[in-house]
Amino acid sequence: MKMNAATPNTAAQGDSIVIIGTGFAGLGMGIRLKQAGIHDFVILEQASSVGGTWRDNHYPGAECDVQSHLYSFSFEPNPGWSKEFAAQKEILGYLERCAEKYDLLPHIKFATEVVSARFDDRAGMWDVATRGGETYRARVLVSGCGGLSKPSMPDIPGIETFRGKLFHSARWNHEFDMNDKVVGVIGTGASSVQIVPAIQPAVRRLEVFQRTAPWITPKPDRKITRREQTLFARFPLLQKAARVSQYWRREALAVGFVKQPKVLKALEPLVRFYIERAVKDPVLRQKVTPDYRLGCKRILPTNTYYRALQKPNVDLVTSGIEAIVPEGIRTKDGQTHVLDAIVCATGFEAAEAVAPVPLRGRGGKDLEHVWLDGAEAYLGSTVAGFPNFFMIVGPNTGLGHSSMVFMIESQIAYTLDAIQQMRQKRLSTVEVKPEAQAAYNREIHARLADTVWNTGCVSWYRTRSGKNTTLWPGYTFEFRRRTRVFDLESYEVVRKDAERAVPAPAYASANN
Ligand code: N01
Repeated sequence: MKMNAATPNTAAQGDSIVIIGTGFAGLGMGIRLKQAGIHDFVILEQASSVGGTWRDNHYPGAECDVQSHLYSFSFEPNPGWSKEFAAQKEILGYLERCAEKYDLLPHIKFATEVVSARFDDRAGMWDVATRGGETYRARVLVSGCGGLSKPSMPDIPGIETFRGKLFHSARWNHEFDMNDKVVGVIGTGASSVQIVPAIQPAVRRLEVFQRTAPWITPKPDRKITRREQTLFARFPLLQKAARVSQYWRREALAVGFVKQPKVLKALEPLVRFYIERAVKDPVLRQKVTPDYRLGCKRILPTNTYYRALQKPNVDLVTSGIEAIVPEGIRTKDGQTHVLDAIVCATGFEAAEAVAPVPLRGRGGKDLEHVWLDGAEAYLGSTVAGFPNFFMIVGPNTGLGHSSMVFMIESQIAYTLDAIQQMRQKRLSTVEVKPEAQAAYNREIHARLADTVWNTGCVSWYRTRSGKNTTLWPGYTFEFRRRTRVFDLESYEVVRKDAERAVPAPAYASANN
């Protein structure tokens, strides 16, 4: 399927598949394809190893805030998880083992960054261009790029003038020795609340720049004992039972997020009580107490963040950042915070500018342009005008309450069924009907209006204009049900026999 000067286009008549990315989505897709007996696929990975977000987010303290029995593939339980909420290294190791066990490595082209993809209308194929100048031609293109892969640097005046070290949490600079340094962390989201306790013991002083206080809850973490690991290995049903129980306990929370935000509101006094117990100083307590509804932004479970904030070498700065200056950060109260390093734990481009790669669909339609008013898709998977293109973790598939791996497996099943139906029914293209996509989006946006995410806070879940393009407004089992079978009736199809009437395309141009 790869075309370059040395390799003539031999796969153009085939039904090959290109997958982008080797996180849970890309690897899971590859595994499921192989299990279904489909082997003509390639996975393009920009880095030199697998892992996606769990490879890139190697900041100190990085770990999962969903239990690992649940935050792993259903078909590949790991009896060896060392604690309830595994750390980044352990999850990355799990993904590496999956890639090896299912013999995916021969399918992966590392150091192969996709720079664009263009649909060839006449051939019904995607031409996928890489930074190295190669073009891969495929019948089906699957994006496993994830929703949180593009770090967002803060738009703070003077950021380029800082003389010390400055880096994003998802691009941690391990060469910078934190010991005895004065470090500023911008942001108090999910990444920051893990970084702050991890670096606090090493640094001389830590200044945490908070714009909005997050809702923090205790994290029910604990070590998983050797005995439990042995039992899980010997009796897989036990581990399955643990997973099912975690799934349903989390699913119960969805009631508060998407059905009855009142339920979460009723929990607020409990969490406030926790803050009162955990934070002794009333001034600090007031600073860390959120002023918006519980659940509107991601709830952050951690047992160590408040403790770290109360250490003598830590300051929580809430006066607002005015500018970054060569020596540090100047806040709106006129104070200059002199720093050796600034960590931007400022999140990702999630709701805005979210086309996984520059993508041109039928008639040269640009996905960025189509999504100018906010990304939308059908079942978070397909987009009208972009035939044979499937997304995993596409628009409105994110969750506030449970494991993304569950959603990822749902979308993999949907995409796999699409590919199988295309092959069985000899379909050249499948393209979601615009009316099916529009009806679906009308439905989910009507439902989103009643969720806790729409109760007035500013979050990365929504675009600047307020459209929630990231979250699924329902139970995860509903999403699973709706993606179980590829619903061909919602798609325009072109059959291969019909396609034969079309003159053969000039493939040489695909190499340009
Ligand atoms: O990013 P965030 P994150 N000046 O967007 C602040 C997943 N995740 O990397 O709240 C000053 O949540 C911003 O302030 P505000 C998870 O889905 C999972 O922490 O916008 N501050 C906020 O405090 C998560 O939700 C795990 O007012 C600025 C922070 O930066 C998602 O990744 C672990 C600013 C950004 O928080 C993103 O989390 C880590 C500015 N100009 C992450 N710009 C797991 O455990 C931004 N901020 C699975």
